[in-house]
Amino acid sequence: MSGTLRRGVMRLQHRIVAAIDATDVSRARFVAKVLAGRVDALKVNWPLVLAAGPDIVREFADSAYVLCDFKIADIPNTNRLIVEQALARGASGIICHAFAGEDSVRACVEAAQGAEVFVVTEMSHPGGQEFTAKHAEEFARLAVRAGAAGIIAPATRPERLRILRGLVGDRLILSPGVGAQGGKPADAIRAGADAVIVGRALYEASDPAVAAKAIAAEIQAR
Ligand code: O7M
Repeated sequence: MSGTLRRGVMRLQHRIVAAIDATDVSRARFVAKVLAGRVDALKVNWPLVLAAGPDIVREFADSAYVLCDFKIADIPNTNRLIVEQALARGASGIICHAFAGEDSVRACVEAAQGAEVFVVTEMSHPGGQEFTAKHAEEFARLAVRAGAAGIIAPATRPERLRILRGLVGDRLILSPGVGAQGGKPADAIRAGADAVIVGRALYEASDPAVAAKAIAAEIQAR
């Protein structure tokens, strides 16, 4: 894969993280290649890892900041083992849940050895209001205390993004839920997100490059 995505600290140039959830592996590879240089990171989640095998992380990491979204939520020791496996394949960032507790999040941060850890606070889908929303502020504070690089917070509820921004200072906020889930990129950025996470609106687009360009333009024009 060629492109200009950087490993290491996430550099927010386009303010877009592409969620490569396509389970057709050749489509996933194609979309990742097309989007290199047009987004700031490639997010890899279970659908693609189960379809392609974990070495897809290494493949993308050759030229991209790969954010491993395994939503890690286990005891500290198991969290550490998962993070180590992700890093061994070249992940620059990993995502964990907060509900397993502060020791579990701290285990991710320690095992990450400088790679970036993002903590899920309130989830973007309707069910995210059932449980995660009720604890999102605590989760955000926990993320800061534990030394996470940032949080994940919902583009579907910009008013919640504003509140969570107030709690995390200058930590990054990555915000899923735009496009297929109904959120608007410009609204999310205006409410305090540093970047939007976009899946279907990119990997199902007839031309993912054009789709990414349109999202970037919408963000710039906000
Ligand atoms: O744009 P979509 O809806 O096709 O995809 C959104 C991506 O963001 C997909 O990979 C989800 O797993 C992820 N996501 C959410 O949609 N909502 C959340 O609350 C959290 C995430 C996420 O990335 O968590 C780290």
